[in-house]
Amino acid sequence: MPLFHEASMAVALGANQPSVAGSPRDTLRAVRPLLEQQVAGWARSEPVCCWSALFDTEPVGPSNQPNYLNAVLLVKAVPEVPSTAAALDLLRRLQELEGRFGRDRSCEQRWGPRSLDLDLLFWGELRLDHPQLVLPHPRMHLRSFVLEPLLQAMQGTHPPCW
Ligand code: PH2
Ligand code: MG
Ligand code: MG
Repeated sequence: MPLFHEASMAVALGANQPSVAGSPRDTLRAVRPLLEQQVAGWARSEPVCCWSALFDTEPVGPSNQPNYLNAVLLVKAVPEVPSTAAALDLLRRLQELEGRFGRDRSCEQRWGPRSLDLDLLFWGELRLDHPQLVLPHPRMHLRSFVLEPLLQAMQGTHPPCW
C-alpha cells in the first residue's frame, strides 16, 4: 500500500488558429499522442489518460477572434509526489510542445488567438505561487471552456477518440 494517495493532474488544451499541423482540430489531434508521450516521460510511468471530447467554444477575451476548440486531459494516479520542481518540469514540456506547433510567446495578446495553448490546471493538492506557474490554475473555476471538458473527463463518459 502506498503511504500517500496518488494524485491526479489535468491539462487544458485550446486552439483557434492554424498551426503547422493544420486547423485547430488537426492540431489537437496531432498533439494528443505527443502530450501522452510527454506525460509518460514526465511521470516515468504509463499514466491513465482520460480525455474529454473536443468542445467548440466562444472566445473569452477579445471577441474579434474565431471560436476555440477546447479539451481536457485528466491523468489519474500520477505516482510522483507533487512538487514544485516536477510541476515546473511538466510546464517546460508543455511549453516545448506549444512551441512545436508554432506558439510564439514573444508576440501575443493576452487572451488573444492561439495556435496551441496547454495549461496545467492542477496536480493533486499542490498549491504553487511561482512567477512561471500558479496552481491550481487561478481562473479555471471561471471558465466553462475548461470546466465542461474537465467534468466530462472526470465522468469518463466521453467518446474514446476524436
Ligand atoms: N484561450 C484564450 C483566450 N480565450 N476562449 C476560449 N473559449 N477558449 C480558450 O482556450 C481561450 C479563450 C487564451 O489562452
Ligand atoms: Mg489558456
Ligand atoms: Mg496558457
